[in-house]
Amino acid sequence: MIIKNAKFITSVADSKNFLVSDRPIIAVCGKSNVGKSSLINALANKKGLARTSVTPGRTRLINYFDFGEFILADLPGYGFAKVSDSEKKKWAKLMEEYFASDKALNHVIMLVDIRHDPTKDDLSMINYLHSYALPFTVVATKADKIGKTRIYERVKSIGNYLAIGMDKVIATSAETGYGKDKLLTKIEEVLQILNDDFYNSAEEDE
Ligand SMILES: Nc1nc2c(ncn2[C@@H]2O[C@H](COP(=O)(O)OP(=O)(O)OP(=O)(O)O)[C@@H](O)[C@H]2O)c(=O)[nH]1
Ligand SMILES: [Mg+2]
Repeated sequence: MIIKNAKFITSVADSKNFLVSDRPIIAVCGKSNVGKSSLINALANKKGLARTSVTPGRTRLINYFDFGEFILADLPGYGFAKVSDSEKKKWAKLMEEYFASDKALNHVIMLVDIRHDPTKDDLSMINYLHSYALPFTVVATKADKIGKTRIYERVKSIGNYLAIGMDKVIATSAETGYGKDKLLTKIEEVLQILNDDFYNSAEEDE
């Protein structure tokens, strides 16, 4: 799949405004600075599409992008120490409402840094996803920061740590484009399954 002409749609700070669409919605989540916005730009082949930042914790809103066949939602990052308790509470409320809303998303791409084992916050996020029975894919970002020979070992460790197995973890680099095709193929599979489900339920309704 090649993404052509991805566009920013809107930013949302409140559950009242969650986007609902007839197209599938795939959300990207992960701790602050893990590379969510950079990965979105890499997938879209558009550098300035999602704002990236050297200052972690910049994205406080859900930013929606039109990716043609699907909509991509860039979720606000977590685990940033300098965020106040009231900000953290606001974040948790927004995320809980988002994950609980069955119309607002279909699949989650969760990002972790390939260099480190997942944090406590990452494990909480995985638990969130499990408890809302949300299908997800884990992406290990910044693969260019480690030697190619270490990628296998790191992906395996992350898969073990999250108790999901290494086949659910895709290593990527927004810098070099490493793993981008693999992730796009995964997204294609996800879209295929969603379309099949839709077809099946439409048939049952007859
Ligand atoms: N080397 C390398 N750097 C990356 C990669 N992806 C992101 N970065 C850098 O990591 C920093 C954070 O990237 P962002 O894409 O803004 O991260 P984010 O997850 O969107 O951060 P928040 O929106 O603050 O939660 C930036 O300095 C990026 O240039 C990557 O694949 N390789
Ligand atoms: Mg961001």
